[in-house]
Amino acid sequence: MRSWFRPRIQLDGFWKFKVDREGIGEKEKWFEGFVSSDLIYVPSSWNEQNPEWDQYTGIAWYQKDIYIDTNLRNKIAWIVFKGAGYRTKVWVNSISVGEHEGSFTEFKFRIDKVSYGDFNRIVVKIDNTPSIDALPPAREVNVTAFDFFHYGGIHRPVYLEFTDSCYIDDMTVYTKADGMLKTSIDTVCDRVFDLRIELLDKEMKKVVLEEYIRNVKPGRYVYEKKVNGVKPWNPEEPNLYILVVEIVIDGVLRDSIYERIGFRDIEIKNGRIYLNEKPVFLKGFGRHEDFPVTGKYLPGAVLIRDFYLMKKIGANSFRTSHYPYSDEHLDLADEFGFMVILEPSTCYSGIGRILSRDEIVKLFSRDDYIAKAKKFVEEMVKQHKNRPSVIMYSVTNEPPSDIPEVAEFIKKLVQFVKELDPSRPVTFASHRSVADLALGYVDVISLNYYRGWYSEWGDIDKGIEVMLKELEEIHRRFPDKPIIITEFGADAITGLHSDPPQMWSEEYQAEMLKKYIETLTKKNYIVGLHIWNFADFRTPQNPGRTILNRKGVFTRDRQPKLSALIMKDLFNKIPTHMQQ
Ligand code: BDP
Repeated sequence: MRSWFRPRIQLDGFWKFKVDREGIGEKEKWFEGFVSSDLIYVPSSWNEQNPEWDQYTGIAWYQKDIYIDTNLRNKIAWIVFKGAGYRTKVWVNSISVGEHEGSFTEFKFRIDKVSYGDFNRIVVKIDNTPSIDALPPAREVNVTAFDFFHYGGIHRPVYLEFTDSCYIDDMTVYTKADGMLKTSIDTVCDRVFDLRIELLDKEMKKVVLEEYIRNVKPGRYVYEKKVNGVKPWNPEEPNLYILVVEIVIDGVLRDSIYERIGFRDIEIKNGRIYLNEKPVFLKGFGRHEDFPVTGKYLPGAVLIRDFYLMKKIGANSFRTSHYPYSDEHLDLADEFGFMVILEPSTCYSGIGRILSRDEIVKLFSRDDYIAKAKKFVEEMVKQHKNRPSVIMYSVTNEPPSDIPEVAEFIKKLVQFVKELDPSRPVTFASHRSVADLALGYVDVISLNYYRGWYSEWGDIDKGIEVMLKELEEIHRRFPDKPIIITEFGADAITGLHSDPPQMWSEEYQAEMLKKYIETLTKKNYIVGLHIWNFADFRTPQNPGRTILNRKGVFTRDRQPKLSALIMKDLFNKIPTHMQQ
């Protein structure tokens, strides 16, 4: 939900900062205000802002004093974090206003004690101590169940928002390509009110629909309408509309929110993904939010470059590997017509390195652990459910799904997300191939393959041969389910060349991607190919990584490798629409 109407005070900028290595801050009441000469910039991870904080995981404190004018006195004040973590605890004027777990979803707290016409002290404690219970799990900064750097901090924007005592709390929008619009609007108010609903074209020039509903009771209100003449959202023409919902009492506007929506259908049938009744082929990438200095924050200019590069190379899709991306990131997907597989931070790559099989069974069977995973999924869905670009959910990446208890965990997550949102298909990214026990639970099978890289070293052809055998077997078992290869790729150090192509050279990466794509596009049951990865990204330190994971087709500063040139030809040749 967004609003032009609600007053907002942006809190981005420089904050006072203090690392709390001993974890004494709460005992010493740093939440009342702490002494420090360190500064930090928000939004951005703390790590690369000072080499001394680079490898630091643990507790750190942020502080900012902010003036709030008296003209906001009659409103409710909220503090909104678009993403911070891993654990965030917030105080305003020394009073605790709330806590949140998880780095990649939005959360907000109501502030009851505001000093109007005065400065208000905001203190934030962030704790990203690695933990097995965290999503994703880790033991230490370099011992993790995920192959991306364990950044910490307030890495997305923060602001104060002010609402009337009557306000819209949430809105869920379902659409169909034929103009069907169904929206449920959750409101908080102590009396009945009027609702104004308006649908505008993206430029806000044309009013497509206007409705005034009198005497609405607070709580949930469901509005349904067939809108004539709307243009559907699709990758070629990502038509967006603006749905505005307003609360009016005695002729006075009390709240106004909006969403950017698109009209589209998504359905899995005949072994295909149908978008607006036409089968589509997903070509694109697994990505990361990762950039020099800013860490887990991708500045707008970088995002814009990324989308133009993805367009240029012929991509039409990506997965939010391995956590929900920022609103700005997904706004561009809506706008540029990218089909997105949305994934939460339930990532388990290499969990076998940090937990024994028995420990895995215990962890995935724990009720509180399943409840936590569901909460993460729920926050992700709540934040992004109204986006036309999100065509599918992936509930996890590379879980040890050859273990029955883990397969059961996946089954529960799939059921849960379908209850939350029955309108979208569900998948998860598996690397267990024929040994996976959970493939039957999903609508679309997603497989990660690194044959010719992590196995069959230096022998791409052999790797592909083994992969194809496994793929045929999976297709035989699930002939109706479409298959996406959600990851495949090879590391290449930019500037390292080799004839013949040898591992780590630009030539080897280019050859591997080319051979995979040429082979896999011939298979009728394959409906998507996502290269791992769009750009090089930072990882924990280990002997298999040279500071970065080098599987990017672009470097970390977004310059092309040889493979980007090859991919441009290959991807552009694959049409977005498949044969039926
Ligand atoms: C897969 C993971 C991904 C890694 C990739 C790799 O899903 O996060 O970065 O392999 O090893 O296992 O490059």
